[in-house]
Amino acid sequence: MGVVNITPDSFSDGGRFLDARSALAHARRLAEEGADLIDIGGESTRPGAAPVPEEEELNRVLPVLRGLNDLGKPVSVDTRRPAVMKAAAQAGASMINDVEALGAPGAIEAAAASGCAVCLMHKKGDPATMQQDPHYDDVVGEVRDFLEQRVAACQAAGIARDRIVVDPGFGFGKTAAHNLELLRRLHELSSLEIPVLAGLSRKSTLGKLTGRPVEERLAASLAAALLALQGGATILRVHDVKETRDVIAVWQAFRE
Ligand code: HH2
Repeated sequence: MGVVNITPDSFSDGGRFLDARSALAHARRLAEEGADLIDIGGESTRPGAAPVPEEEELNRVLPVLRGLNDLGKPVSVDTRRPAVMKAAAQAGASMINDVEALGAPGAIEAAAASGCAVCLMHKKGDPATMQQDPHYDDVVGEVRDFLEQRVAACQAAGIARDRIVVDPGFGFGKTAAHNLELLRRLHELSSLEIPVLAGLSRKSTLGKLTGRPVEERLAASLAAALLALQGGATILRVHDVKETRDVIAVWQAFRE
């Protein structure tokens, strides 16, 4: 899954693809580099990010989505808002990627009606405050239980199990130690019997481990991608598609 953030303030590519033309060009480049799925987002969810008005989010996302209708690859939309989910589905989105796991009022219903696949992500707290001393007794157990409940809620709302992907939400209300614990025990999520998506690309935990700024975290991101593959992730949400493809090629050859 190649990431295109149509925002001024995303932590790693904020401002680079804010106009539709550059976002489209970047999405096409990622597809050419081997992304099977493009994830576009119009609102940053980085720690401390300010919420974006709904109208603004729609104005950022919809032109890019429509512009990708001929891409020949599925496009997911990273949003928490039911109105954006609905409009995105009408504009050709294949997946709704929600960092709130369809927790907003009306989100489950909007996703169910859309016919799209859904990615349910775990997050503890709101972006504004989630990194202020998050606490878990058992981070893996808590994440797993939460995802299991959200899968059940989705199924009860009519979203078929084979349309659901789960994500432990690296960096969302988690310290570096929590993220490492989740990565080390990622395979425990396989008991949910739902595909696992992992998003570690360029994240601040990698900065903490290496001492490197966001633009110098490619090697750390690739190491994390390999660890996520080893932990059973089958979708990697990444900014650097070409390089991650090489990691996957080595991983696949090794396994076969
Ligand atoms: N991470 C980010 C945003 N959306 N969605 C899923 N499913 N999993 C993730 O780990 C995830 C996500 C944060 O990364 P990014 O989009 O690069 O930054 P920002 O939120 O600042 O736009």
